[in-house]
Amino acid sequence: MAVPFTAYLLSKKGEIPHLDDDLIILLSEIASATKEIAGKVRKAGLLNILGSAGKVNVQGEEVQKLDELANEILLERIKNCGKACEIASEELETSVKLSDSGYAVSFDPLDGSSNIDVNVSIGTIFSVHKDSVLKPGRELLCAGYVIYGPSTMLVISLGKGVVAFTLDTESGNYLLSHPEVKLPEKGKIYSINEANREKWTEEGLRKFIDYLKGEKYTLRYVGSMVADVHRTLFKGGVFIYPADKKNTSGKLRLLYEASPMSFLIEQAGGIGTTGKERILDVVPEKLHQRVPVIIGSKWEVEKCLEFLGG
Ligand code: P6P
Repeated sequence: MAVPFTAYLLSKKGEIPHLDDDLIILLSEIASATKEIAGKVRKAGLLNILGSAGKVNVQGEEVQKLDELANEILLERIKNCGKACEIASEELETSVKLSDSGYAVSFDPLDGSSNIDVNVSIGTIFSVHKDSVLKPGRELLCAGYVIYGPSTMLVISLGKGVVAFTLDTESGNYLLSHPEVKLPEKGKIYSINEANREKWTEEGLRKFIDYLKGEKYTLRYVGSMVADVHRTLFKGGVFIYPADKKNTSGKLRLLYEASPMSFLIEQAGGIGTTGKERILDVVPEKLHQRVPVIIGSKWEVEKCLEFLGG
């Protein structure tokens, strides 16, 4: 039988120095929380938890009922396991300080909310630093996401490559399904919201996209970062959410979107950049700060940087 998530973590204790019992307990709790979220997501229409919660979050975005529910489930589980010293969430204006030292967890409880009501893949993104959430991605102890798609998959890196687990609905376990996830050196897919083309700050980006079209690349854009990055991780290519005249620092948040996803992509052999520097080197000053995101296969990201004059 394929290895369950917690058994896998226990088997890696010797190999990954920072993987101690406390971190294993914390990650197992996060995994359990996502199973609970998966259950709600799959029954959303029946439980009357679709639609807006009638609130606007710190991002100025309309909060979906499922966003709120996912946030509460993660907060509860992480607080109760007693291993976290700080928790930051897309849905909370400030972080929750629980103690002076320990594991600092950042998460986007349900990324891609605009897709919830139309039954398109959404996800949970999480990452763990030591002691404080306001650290660069370079210092992450681990980062991962769960994609609630045709199957529910947990993709994670503890700093030694990327592995993926698939939720077995019969046993209720995440079982190891991809012992090593490596990003193809080069892909044939680009992923960007071209509706914003004329608003992009960089003219070089328009030229890069036109170049890819000339190279017969295909466009795939879900509008849910977890789905777009998951496809990029497994098929290669490039996902871009650039700065534009409206979002001058881009739309995606550094702490719980860009940084964890860049950590995973780089651990799988790709690159994550803002167009000016590696995303993992950006030192967060504010909890919800945004950065432009260009992540994916080395070949496409480096080609994009050439067009940007980077
Ligand atoms: P747009 C979802 O709301 C999200 O934060 C990311 O998951 C996604 O990549 C992006 O916004 C989509 O934004 O402007 O293309 O709809």
